[in-house]
Amino acid sequence: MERKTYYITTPIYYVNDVPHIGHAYTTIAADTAARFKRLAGYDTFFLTGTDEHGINVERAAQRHGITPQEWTDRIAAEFKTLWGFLNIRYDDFIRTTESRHERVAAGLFQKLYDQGDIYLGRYDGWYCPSCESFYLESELGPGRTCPVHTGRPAEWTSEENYLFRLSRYQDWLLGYIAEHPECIEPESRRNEVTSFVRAGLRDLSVSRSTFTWGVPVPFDRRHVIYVWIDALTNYISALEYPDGALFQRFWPADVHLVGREIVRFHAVYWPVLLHAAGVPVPRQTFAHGWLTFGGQRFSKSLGIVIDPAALSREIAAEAGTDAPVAVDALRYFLLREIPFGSDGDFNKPALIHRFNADLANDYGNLLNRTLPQVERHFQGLVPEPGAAGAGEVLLRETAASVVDALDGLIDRLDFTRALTEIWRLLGVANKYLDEEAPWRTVKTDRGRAGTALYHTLEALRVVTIILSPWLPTATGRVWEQLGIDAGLDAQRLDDARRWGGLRAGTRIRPGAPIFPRIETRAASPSAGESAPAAPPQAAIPARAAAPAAAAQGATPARAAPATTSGRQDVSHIAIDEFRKLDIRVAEVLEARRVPNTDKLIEATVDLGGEVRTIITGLIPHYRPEDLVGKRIIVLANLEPRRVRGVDSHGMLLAAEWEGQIGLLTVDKPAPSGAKIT
Ligand code: ME8
Repeated sequence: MERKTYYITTPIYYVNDVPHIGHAYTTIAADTAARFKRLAGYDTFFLTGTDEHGINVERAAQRHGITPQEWTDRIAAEFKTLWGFLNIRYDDFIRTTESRHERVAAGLFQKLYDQGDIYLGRYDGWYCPSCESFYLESELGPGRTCPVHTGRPAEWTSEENYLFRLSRYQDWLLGYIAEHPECIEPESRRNEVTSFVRAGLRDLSVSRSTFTWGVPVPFDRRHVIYVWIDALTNYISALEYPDGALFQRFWPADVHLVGREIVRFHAVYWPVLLHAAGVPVPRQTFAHGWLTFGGQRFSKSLGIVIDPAALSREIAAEAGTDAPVAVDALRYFLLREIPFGSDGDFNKPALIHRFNADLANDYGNLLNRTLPQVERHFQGLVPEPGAAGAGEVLLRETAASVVDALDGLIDRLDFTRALTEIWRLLGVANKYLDEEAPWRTVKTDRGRAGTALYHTLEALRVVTIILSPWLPTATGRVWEQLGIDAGLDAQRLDDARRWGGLRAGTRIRPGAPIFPRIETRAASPSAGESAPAAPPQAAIPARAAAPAAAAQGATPARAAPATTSGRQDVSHIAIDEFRKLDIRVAEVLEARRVPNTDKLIEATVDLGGEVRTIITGLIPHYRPEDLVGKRIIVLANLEPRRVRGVDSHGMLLAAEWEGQIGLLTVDKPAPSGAKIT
C-alpha cells in the first residue's frame, strides 16, 4: 500500500537581520507537525529556508560593507545554526540565491509571460519596503503608514514593471475558496482573504527595475523578478519542479504555515500563479497569530526582539539543566500556552510556571515517583502486571482515546488541544498512582503494587512516544530511564496505540530528574500571614547539640544557623540521650497541602521500607511539589501527634536562618532508612 504523504513548509525568512523568536515560533510549530506526521507513519517532507533577494537585503549588505552574497551567506548560516539549536529537523533548507531555485523562478516567470499572463506596463501605488508590498490607500494607517509595520511611512512608487493578470482570476479564486474552504485556515483569515478578493483584484506588479539584487527577468535583463514571486516559488523549486521525483511525490503541499501578515501572498497570489501555470494549488495555507511582547509584535524593524537561543540558555541556567531541555520547554510552552491561530503575548513567568507545573510535576515527577519503587522493591525490573481492574481499564481506555484523537488534531494544527489531551492521560496516570500508592501496598500486596507500577510505566511509555514531537530531547531521556531497548526514534504512533507494549522484566535505568524545578523567589507569605509559627511536628531548626530540642511543642528558637552552635544556653546532654533519638534518612514520596491551612503539608515519606505520614509547616518556604523526591532527615521516634485530624509520625529536620528554612539532607546518596549517628 502506498504511504500517505505530508508536505509542510514555513515561510522562507528574510535575511535582513538575524532570526528572532517570531521566526522560531513558526518553525517550531512546523517541526512539531512534521515530527508528528513522521511518527504517524506519513512520508513527510518539511521545508524551510531563507528569502535572500530584494532591496532590503541589498541595503543591509551595503550597511555592513560586504556584498549581498556574503551577507546572505552569513545570515542564512545563522538561521541554520538556530534551527540546529532548537532541534528543528527539516528535510531541506532552500535559499533563493541557489541556482536550483533561480532556475525554477525564472522558468515559471517565462511560462506565464509566454502564455500572455505577464505583460509590460506601469505600476504606481503605495509601497512598504519592509513588507515588499503595495497597499491600497484605504489600507494604510494614519499618516499613510504601513498597516503591518506600525508607523513606517509607505512610499509612493511609480515604475515601469511587468504585471501579472491577477484580475483575470478573481472569479476562479472566489469559486475555489468557496469549494475548498479548508484551503485557508483559520476561518477568520479566510473571511479576510475573501473580502479582499471580492473588493476587486488589480493586476500585480511582478518585476522591479530600481535595483539589481534579484533573479533577472529572463527576457528582459533590466528587471529582476519581484521578490515575493521569487520567494513563493521556493515551495516548488525545492522539489525540483517540474520534473523532479520529489515534486511528483509531495506536491501539492499539505500546509503552508505562515504568520497572518503574509496570508494574502500565500492565499491569493500564489494559488493564482500556480493555477495560471497549470500547477495544482496547495491544499492549505494556515495563518497563525502574532507573538507579541507587552502587546507589540516581535519584529526586528520595530526593535522588539528575543533571541530564542539566549532565552533557552537562561532558562537552562535557572533550572540547573542543559540547553536542549530548556529548548524543549520553550517548544512546549509556545504551542501550549497560545491557541494556535490566535495572537499571544510572550511572558517568561508563564513559561516557568508551565515548566514547573506541567513538565517537572505532571510528567517528570510521574517518572521520579515510579522508578525508585521499581528499583527498591522489584530489583530494578519492570514488574509483571496482574489482572486489570477498573483503574487499569480507565488508564488503558484513556490512552487509546488520546492517541486516536491526535492525528486529527495535528491535521488542524490544534497543538493546544493535542497537548491538553496528552495531559488528560497524564492526569489519569498521576491519579491512578496516587490512589494505588504502591509504596504502601508493596508491604501487604506485592502483586498489586507491581501491577500499579507496571501500568504507570506503561502510561509513561505511551505519553513519551506521543510527546516526542514537542519534546524531542526530554522524551529521549525519559525513554532511556524506562530502559526500553528499541530507540524512541524507531517508535510509531501504532506502538503508542498498543497498551501493554512495555515488557515485564525490562531493566529500568533511573537517572537524574529530567526537569529540575525552576526555583522562583519563594512566594512571600500572603498578607495577614505571620512568620511561620511551627506546629509541633513542623520543620524546625536543627541545632547542632540538640536537634530535637524544639520538638516538644515549644515554639522553636530561631537564632542560629545550624552549623554554628551559637546557642550558649543549651545545656549539655549525654551521648546516651542523643542515642535515644531515632534520626534517619527518608525520601518524600508524596506531598500535598493540608486543606484549609496556610502552612501545613502532609508528606508521605519512605523510611526504608516503612512509609509514614508526617505533617510539617513548611509553606511558604517549600511547596508540596518541591518536596517530592527529596531525601530528607526525619526524627522518627517522636511521639505521634494528631494535627488537623491527621496523625503525624515524626518530624522533618531543617535549618533556619534569617527567616529562611532549609531542609537537612545527606551529601551522599544514602538509602532511605540510613541512621544518623
Ligand atoms: O515575510 N509572531 O519573511 P519574514 C509570529 N520572506 N510569527 C512571526 C513573528 C511574530 N511576532 N515575527 C515573524 C517574510 N514571524 C517573507 C516570507 S514566504 C514565501 C516569504 C514569522 O522574515 C511568521 O511566520 O518577515 C511570519 O509570517 C514570518 O516569520 C515573517 O518572516
